[in-house]
Amino acid sequence: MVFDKLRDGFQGAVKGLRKAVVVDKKAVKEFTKEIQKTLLSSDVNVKLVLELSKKIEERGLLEKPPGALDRRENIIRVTYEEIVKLVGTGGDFEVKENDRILMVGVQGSGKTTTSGKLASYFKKKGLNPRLICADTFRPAAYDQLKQIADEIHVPFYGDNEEKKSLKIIERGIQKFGDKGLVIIDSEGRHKLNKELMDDINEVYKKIRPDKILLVLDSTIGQQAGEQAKAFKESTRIDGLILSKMDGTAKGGGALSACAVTGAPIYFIGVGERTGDIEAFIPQRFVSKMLGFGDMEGLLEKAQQIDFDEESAKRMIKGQFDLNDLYEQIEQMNSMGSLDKLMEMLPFKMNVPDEAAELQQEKMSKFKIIMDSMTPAEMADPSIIKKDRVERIAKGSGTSAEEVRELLSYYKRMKKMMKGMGGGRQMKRMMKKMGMGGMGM
Ligand SMILES: Nc1nc2c(ncn2[C@@H]2O[C@H](COP(=O)(O)OP(=O)(O)OP(=O)(O)O)[C@@H](O)[C@H]2O)c(=O)[nH]1
Ligand SMILES: [Mg+2]
Repeated sequence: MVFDKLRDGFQGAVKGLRKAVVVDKKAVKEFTKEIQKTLLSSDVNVKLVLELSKKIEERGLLEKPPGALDRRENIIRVTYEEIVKLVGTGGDFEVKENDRILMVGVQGSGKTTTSGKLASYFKKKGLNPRLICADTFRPAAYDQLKQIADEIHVPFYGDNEEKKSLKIIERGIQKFGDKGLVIIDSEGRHKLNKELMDDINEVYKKIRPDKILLVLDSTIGQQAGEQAKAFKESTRIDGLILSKMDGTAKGGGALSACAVTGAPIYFIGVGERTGDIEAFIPQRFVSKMLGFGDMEGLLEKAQQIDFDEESAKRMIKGQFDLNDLYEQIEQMNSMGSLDKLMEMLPFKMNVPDEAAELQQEKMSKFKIIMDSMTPAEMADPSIIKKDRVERIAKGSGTSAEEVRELLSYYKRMKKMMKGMGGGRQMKRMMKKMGMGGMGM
């Protein structure tokens, strides 16, 4: 299977983290050690590996888990994000119906095979690919591509007698007219040299391909990055394809080293047959490797509101003071508006109409008012009488009217919380907010 080792290593690490009784520094270190081992055995550069594990440790231990995530889940999320960054960009390779794609790469990297795979891939997508063999260097090149073209029923052009590849391409394009997605297989050289680059640049100048794709053999691991860099420095490269990912333990090294060059990796080759090609989508790739089945669910959970457990428990007991209100407002602010919070609730909550209309601005003003209160007032707002109201208004640069508005809003909220206290609705709400495990 593809990437067995990489996947087993990552999944082993995740399993270990799940088993850890407490997610402390030691547990996180053990986790990153496993990740390190896995990446190193996949030929990822030592420096990149160390940087990555440092990031996971820093973020995993210091960052407050966002949303409804716990620390353990957050570490997996952080790991996922960092590895996605490590393997680079990829995704949709966009082509138009009559684009010309030139395939380049050193000898044996997989250009011819990949040209056929791409033709088959785009044909399945409803485009009309055509194949041109412009390799006049390798004796059997013509037959090799023709055979693939016949197999996948794609029009083919080549000329066994012609020695100039540029001529072949021009005639091929003429033959196909302006219709169809033209994929041009070019020749490789034993070594990356000036002659090869000159040839590519000449074709590039004359033919003006819309896309130039570089095919790299991933079995060379990290060295694929050096090759990508050398090509990028000598000619225009629009994207990369890493071939032979199925037959190598060095896939991680090839991917991460290519990612450093900044060129997007659009496809990976995963076998010798024409169907053995996959669009490279880093997010999908990494979540598969980490074996965290529900990575999407996890990331969604990170978006959920950050609901303070202590404050929730207190609310259920009817102990709702201004400190709780303050916190609530902060949470709402981070979400946008109260309306949005209401939308997320599993039931229609009977909130005073004005409360639903209270927008961020008013909430912010409430916070400013509360900032001018003493801890005693925050803990027990019932002690706030007329003279205190005026003092608070003065201290916060607001009006007594606004302070009273806050106090009456607080009272309504407290009443509402009490009404729900201990009720089934509250429990459901907690559960929805990812707090099912708080022993209620
Ligand atoms: N396992 C595996 N083999 C591959 C893959 N891609 C290419 N190959 C094999 O690699 C060898 C070289 O592939 P070619 O497509 O001929 O490479 P090329 O770059 O066109 O080579 P030249 O034309 O000589 O420069 C062939 O035996 C292919 O079957 C892949 O994704 N997986
Ligand atoms: Mg070839």
